[in-house]
Amino acid sequence: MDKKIIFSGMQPTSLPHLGNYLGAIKNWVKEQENYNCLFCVVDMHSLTVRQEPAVLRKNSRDLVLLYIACGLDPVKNIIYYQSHVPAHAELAWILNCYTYMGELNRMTQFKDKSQKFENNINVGLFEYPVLMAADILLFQTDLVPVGEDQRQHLELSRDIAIRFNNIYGDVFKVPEPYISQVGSKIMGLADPTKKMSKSDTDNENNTIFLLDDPKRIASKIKRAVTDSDNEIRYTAEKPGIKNLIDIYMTITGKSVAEAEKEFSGMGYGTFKEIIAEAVVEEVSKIQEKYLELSKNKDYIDNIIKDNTEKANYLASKTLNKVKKKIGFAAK
Ligand code: AQP
Repeated sequence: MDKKIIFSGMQPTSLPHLGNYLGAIKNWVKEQENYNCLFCVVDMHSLTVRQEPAVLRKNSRDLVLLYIACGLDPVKNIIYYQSHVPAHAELAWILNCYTYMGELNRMTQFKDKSQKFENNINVGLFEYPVLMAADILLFQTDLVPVGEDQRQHLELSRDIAIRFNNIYGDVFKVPEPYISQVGSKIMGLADPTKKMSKSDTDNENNTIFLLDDPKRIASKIKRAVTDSDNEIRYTAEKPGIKNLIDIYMTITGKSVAEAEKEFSGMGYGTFKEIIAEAVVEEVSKIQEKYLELSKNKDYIDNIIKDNTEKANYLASKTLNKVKKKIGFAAK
């Protein structure tokens, strides 16, 4: 029997951080044997915030390398750039006409980013969730592994699919979210009340990037905001400690009880050293693989070429069906 389909993606707005890795990529790696998977570099999404062209191009390429370095098999999975598959944009336009302003107005990411980038509240930022719906529905996706912050967008994708199917019959598979219990919302180290984010440039110690030097990672964790009572407990009342334990559990696979037992009676200094060791060990393996891959230009170019062809082929099947259903003239 054919395997079910997973689609997910990441913006090349900068290099991925520990939240992107633990909340999304690590689950992709876990599920790649069980599903037919597409992992996209969603460069079109990243234009919703102003990008430096040369940096965007480099980050996009590096993201492909990092997907593979994190353990995604580029032969079994389809890894590609969103902008190389024009069907994303075409379907997004069509779905715009089946999405209501009121729905997009309710999106918390739009509200947050409008505040953060108040000089550039562009239409793309507003309709980001429609492009995301197009990404997912284009491939008849069953499951979308994302972090908690994308749950609302995914619910909207489902609503759009159901609405469209109600008018035209069974055109789209209605996708399900895949959001893990642990690691789906890694918080900032300097402000553990807000999620760790790529575009958060206010405090450089807030975010651990996958290509950060190990010493820098350890130093960021050492500076992570905790509290003054020196007691290690996994509770929402201690967001800094909880976040560090979440990071630890997602990396090691240990449970809350196991982690609390291990850290019981320990001072914050030693606790942070153990967290840093776990993070550095995990990230160093990725960095080694990334360095190796970055020396092999032809290999990566061929991967991108092959995968783009596969993605274009699959996307055109759904897009052609949609065009026929809505009444566009046949070619
Ligand atoms: N802090 C996080 N914890 C867990 N998962 C996270 N994700 C993002 N932040 C966290 C998940 O990573 C995937 C890719 O995210 P994205 O690149 O599409 O953009 P985003 O969700 O907007 O993430 P960022 O880092 O905050 O990027 P910017 O600052 O550019 O907007 C998604 O599955 C997301 O849920």
